[in-house]
Amino acid sequence: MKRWMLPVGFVFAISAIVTGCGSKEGQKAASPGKVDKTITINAKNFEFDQKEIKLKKDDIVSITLKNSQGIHAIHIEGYDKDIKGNETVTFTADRIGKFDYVCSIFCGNGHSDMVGTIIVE
Ligand SMILES: [Cu+2]
Repeated sequence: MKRWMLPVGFVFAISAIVTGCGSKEGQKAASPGKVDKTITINAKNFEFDQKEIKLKKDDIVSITLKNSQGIHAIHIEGYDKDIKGNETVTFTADRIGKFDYVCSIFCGNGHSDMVGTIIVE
C-alpha cells in the first residue's frame, strides 16, 4: 500500500459513516407524518356522534371536529388538547387511561351533555 492511499481510505470510511447516519435520520424524520388513527367527531346540539374512542398507547391520532349544527369545540382532559370546529389536531396517545373530552364552548342548555371518553390502553 502506498502512503498516499491511507488518507484517501480514511476519507472514504468517514464519508460512509456520515452517509449511513444521514439516511437513518431521514427515516426518523419521515415517521412523524405517519398517523395510526384518523377520527372525525361530528358535533351537533347537543351531542358528539362519537362518545368513546379507543386507542393503543403511542398511537398517533388525528382528530377532526366537524360542527354539523351549532358551534362547539373539544377540550381533551388529561392531554390538554383543544380542537376547534373544523380543525384537526394530531398528537401521540402516550398516556394510558380514560380521558374525558368535553365541549369547551358554552353552546346552550345541553352543553353539559356534550361529553365523550378517549380510552388509551
Ligand atoms: Cu357546548
